[in-house]
Amino acid sequence: MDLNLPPDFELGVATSAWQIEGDVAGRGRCNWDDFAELPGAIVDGATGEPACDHVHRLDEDLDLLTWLGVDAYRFSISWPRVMPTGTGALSPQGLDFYDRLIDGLLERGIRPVATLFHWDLPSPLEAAGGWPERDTAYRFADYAQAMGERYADRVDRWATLNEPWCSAFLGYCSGYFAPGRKEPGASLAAVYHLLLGHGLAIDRLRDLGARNLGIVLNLIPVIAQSESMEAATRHVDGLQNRIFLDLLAGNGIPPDIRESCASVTDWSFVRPEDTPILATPIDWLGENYYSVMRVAEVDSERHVDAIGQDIADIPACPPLRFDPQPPYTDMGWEVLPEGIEMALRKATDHLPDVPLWICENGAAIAEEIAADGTVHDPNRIEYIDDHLRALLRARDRGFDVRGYFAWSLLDNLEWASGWTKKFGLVRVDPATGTRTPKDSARWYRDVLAARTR
Ligand code: IFM
Repeated sequence: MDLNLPPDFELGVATSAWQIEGDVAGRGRCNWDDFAELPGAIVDGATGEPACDHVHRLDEDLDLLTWLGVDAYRFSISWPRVMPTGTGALSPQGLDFYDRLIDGLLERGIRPVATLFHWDLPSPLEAAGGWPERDTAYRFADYAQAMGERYADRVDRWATLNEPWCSAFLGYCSGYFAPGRKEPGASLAAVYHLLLGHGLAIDRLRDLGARNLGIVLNLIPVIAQSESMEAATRHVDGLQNRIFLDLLAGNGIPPDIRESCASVTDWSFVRPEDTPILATPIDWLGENYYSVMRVAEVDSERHVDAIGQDIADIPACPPLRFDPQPPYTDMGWEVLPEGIEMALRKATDHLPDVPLWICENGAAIAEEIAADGTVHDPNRIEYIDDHLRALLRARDRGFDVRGYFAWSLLDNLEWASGWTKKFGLVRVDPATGTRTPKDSARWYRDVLAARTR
C-alpha cells in the first residue's frame, strides 16, 4: 500500500457505453452492432446484447462504485441511445437513463465524468460515410449540444472523444474495428473530422455553461529499436501522437506527415479556416496509457503480436515490425510503467498549460477463479500499483497530473476481442451477469480508503 496519494489526487474507474450497457432494443443501432454481425469480425461472436446488462443493473453498479469508494466515475454516453438515428429526435427513455446514472452518482458523492463519443457511431451516420465525411463533425456538435442542454448542470467533466486514433485508424485503415473499412486516405480524413467535431462540440458546450471540457487521447511513446528505424519511428509517432496534438495546438497537420502520406491522400479535406476550431482551448487533456510501441527492422525476430500494433493500422507505413518486449499482458502489450511519464511528456510538449488526467490504465492479465468463485488477480494489482507509483513520481517531477481512472470497473466487451480479454476489477459472469469483485477491486478500495484526507 503506502502509495502516499495526495488528498486532492482524483481516483476513479472508467467504462464505456457499448462495452457494458446491453439493452440494444432500447436504443438506435450503431456501427458496432453492424460490425458485430459480420462473420469473424468479433473473435467469439459476441454482440452488444447483453454486454454487462448495465442498463438493467444500474443500481447494482452504482452500489459497486460506492463500495469501491471512488471519487469519480468516467462513463460514455451512447449517441444512439439518446438520439437513435444520430440526428434530430431525442429518445426520452435514453435521456432518462443518463439522468438516473448522473443523479445516482451525485447522490452517492461521486463526480460524473462523461465522454460523448467512445466509438459507437449511429448506423445512419456510418451509412452516410462516417467520420471521413465532414458532415459527421457537425452532427456530432449537434448531439453534444443536446447533451449539454440536458446534463451541463450536473456533469463535472466532459470529454468529447475517447481515443480518436482507434476510431480513425482501426476503423477506416486496417478495418480491425467498426466499420471495418480498409481505406488509408479515408482514415486520415476521419482523424481530421473527428477533431473538427471535437472543436465544434467544445464551443457549443462552453456556450451552454458546461464546465471542464477536454478530450481523451491514447498517446503512446514510440521507440526506435535501432538507429536505422528512426525515420519509420517518426512516421508512426506522427500518426499515433503528433497529428492529434498538433491539430489541438493549432499547428495543423505535421509537415512530415503531410509529405509521407501524400501517396494515400491529397489532404483536400483540410481547410485553413478550421484551424482555430480544431485548436479551441480545452480545460484538460485525458491520456489513456497501457504500453509503448517499439519499432524494429522488418526481419527482426518477433515474439508476440500486440493488438493495435500492426502496420495495417498505419497509412503509408514504411517497412517495419512492432517488437514489444516482455513482460506482456494478454493483449500482447509490453508492460512498462515508466512509459506513463513519456506519454505525459508528449502532451506537455504540445499543450504545456493543460492539466492532465490518466483516464484509462489497466490490464487484461492472468487471473484465477477459485472453486469458491473468488477471483485472484495479483498481476493486475501489481500492474496498477506500478503504474500509479510511476504516475506519482512524474507528478513529483512537475507534471500537472490531477487524477487516475482504472480501466475498467467491469469485465466487459473488449471490442473485436469480445469476452476473451478481461480488464475488470469486478468479474462479470458472461452467462449470468453476476458481479464478483476481484482481489484487485478490494485492493483498489483499500488504496482509496487509506488515502490521507
Ligand atoms: O477497452 C478499451 C477501451 O474501450 C479504450 N481504451 C483501451 C481499452 C482496452 O483495450
